[in-house]
Amino acid sequence: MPRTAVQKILAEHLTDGTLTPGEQIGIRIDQTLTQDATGTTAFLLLEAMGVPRVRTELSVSYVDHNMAQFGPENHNDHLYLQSIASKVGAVHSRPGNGICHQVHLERFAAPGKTLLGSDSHTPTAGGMGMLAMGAGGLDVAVAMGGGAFYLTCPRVIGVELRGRLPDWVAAKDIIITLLSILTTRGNVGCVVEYFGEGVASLPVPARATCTNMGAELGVTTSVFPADDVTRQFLEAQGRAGAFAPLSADDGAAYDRITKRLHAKRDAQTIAAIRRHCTDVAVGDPDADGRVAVSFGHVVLDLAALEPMAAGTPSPDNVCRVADAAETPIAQVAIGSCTNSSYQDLMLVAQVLRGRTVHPNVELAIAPGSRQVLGMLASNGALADLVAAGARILESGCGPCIGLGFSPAEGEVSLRTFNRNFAGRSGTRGDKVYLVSPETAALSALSGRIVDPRATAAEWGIACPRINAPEAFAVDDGMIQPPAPPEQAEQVEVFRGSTIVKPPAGEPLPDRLTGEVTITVGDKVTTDDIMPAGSLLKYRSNVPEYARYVFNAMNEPGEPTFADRTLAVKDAGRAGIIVAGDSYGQGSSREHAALCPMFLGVRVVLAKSIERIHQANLVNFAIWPLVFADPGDYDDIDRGDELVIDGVAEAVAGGETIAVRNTTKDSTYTCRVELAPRQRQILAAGGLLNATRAEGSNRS
Ligand code: MIC
Ligand code: SF4
Repeated sequence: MPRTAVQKILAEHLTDGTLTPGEQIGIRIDQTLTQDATGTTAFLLLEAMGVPRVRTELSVSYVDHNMAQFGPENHNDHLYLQSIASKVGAVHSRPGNGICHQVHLERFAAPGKTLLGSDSHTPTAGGMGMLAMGAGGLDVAVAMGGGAFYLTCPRVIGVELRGRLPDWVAAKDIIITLLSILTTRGNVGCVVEYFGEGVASLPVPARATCTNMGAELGVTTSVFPADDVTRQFLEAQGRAGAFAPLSADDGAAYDRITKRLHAKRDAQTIAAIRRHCTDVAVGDPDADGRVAVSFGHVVLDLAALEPMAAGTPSPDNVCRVADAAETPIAQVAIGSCTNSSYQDLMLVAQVLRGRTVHPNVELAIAPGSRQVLGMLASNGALADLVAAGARILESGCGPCIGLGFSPAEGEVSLRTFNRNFAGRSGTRGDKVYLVSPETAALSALSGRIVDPRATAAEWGIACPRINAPEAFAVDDGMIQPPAPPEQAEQVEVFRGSTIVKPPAGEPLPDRLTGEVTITVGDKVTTDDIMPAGSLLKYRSNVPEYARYVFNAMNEPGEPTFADRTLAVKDAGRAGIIVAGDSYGQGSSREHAALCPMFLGVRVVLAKSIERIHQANLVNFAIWPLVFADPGDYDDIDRGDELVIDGVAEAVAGGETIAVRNTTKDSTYTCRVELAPRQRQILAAGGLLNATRAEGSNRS
């Protein structure tokens, strides 16, 4: 049977189950990555599991998120991470060395391998032909300890690329176009695989832009083939030995994909599917006006693509840049793990060379890595950027995670990032557009959103051709190898007082009586649940960070979500969150489960829950339940008492469970959508307890 590239990597790493889409499988993880904002917890959990040395081929601990260092918390975390990595056998990438995904692509990613990272944009390395997935820190800790990673065997969405991108149209426009077709909803349990003759025209960093922002589709990961372009990139990084070819076999079949969409509300999406997909079939509307839309695979004619933008509040809120043109802007930020490669920033430098940013615009540029920054510095491009008035930020996440450079009230900010959730920039009511570096650079000069094709022609700027460098300036001086095993015991781990041991989970009671302490709508993100920005510094202190769960939804002068939920816990009852569709979109931060668990949340009842967050809930012993009839959501209010009987049996093997609302005197049937291993984890009171129990059974 001809196989897709994804099937090949899965088959080679399979430890449990069979490769049947929808079934639970376990796979061996070759490499892991952690970053400081999730990594501190991940390493604390690794310690709690009693794992003395990592058992992967490679584990890298990066510091790139928490760099502001207001107070001792961040530096405490950095020193803890540096010392624990050395002790347990992980490589440490020091602050200043760059954003984890960019550095990993440059220095460690390898075709055909598996990578698990405690960051949702880990799929960036899919641009190198890797099966790279995001997960919670606890799952990554288990993988560091040599444990398999369990996932749903994915359906593979084929995306065929044809032709070449025109001038001023970029990889970012490919992925934003794909978001307009597949949206951020309904792609859980799928992987995107790119194929077709158009692939060869895209350099590795452009491929990585597509796979990076594939995270916004909600897919498990995205994968490109590994071809001569990949080989050349690895050679230029001095890593020719890491190359292995990867592609789908001729005649490999991609899965037929079915999405349930609303015939009217989703009319634009349905039109995009009709325009860009093969073998489209649209079913008859049901009573709610929903239709089943199915298709064979997506076809993108690169030559026909245009500059695109995605406006607050969602990466799938897509329009043509031409349609948003003329909107005045006050800020432009270029960087993040999506668009901060050498080629991206060289293009920006050439557009800005000899010109000055518009007087109404502040421009910030954060190079993705020390390698990128170093190369720009030595070839003079950095001087061009500085001369143009750009504010050069350090190589890290910075504004992408709301750490500085927040826009003024009411002003429009253009960013080359991947997320534009409301308030993520640090300003309430923000208006952020996600765009390509091309659109960002020309708009920064113009003071308004411009279609780079039209403006470049008006200004007589030729589209810069930035060839892939023959040799990158490789310098791994800020990447520290771990202590050799025989010296590991002597390594003293730095433990600051702001680093607090994460709490452990507990099994659910068989009769669960709880109170709904919040009801939230559709597409609630983990940024909504557990805000980052200036609160990031509390990541390694769960009791402190938990005070801010659902912070933006708290009313001034009223008890906070944390207060209400703790009061319910103190009364011996469970806290319950009721949510709409796609609950827990966005980041992998397990604090969005860990902190609610600390407050006493035991159940999340939603119309649907996103993959990484669903796994994090189970890992921290919170029961994710899904309404069998989404209409029941409307019946529940904050303060309602819910009672669930027969929890143990339902967790062990039940497909549905009755949830009684004693306040409203109604009963809802809810689906128990748990993979077999998740049932064991929940029954044990979370992954940490389950892993410890497995360890003691083995010994
Ligand atoms: C993000 O982009 O939201 C983050 C910050 O990188 C998160 C990780 C985190 O919350 O620490 C992610 O994408 O997983
Ligand atoms: Fe960092 Fe932003 Fe990338 Fe997350 S999306 S890893 S915050 S640069």
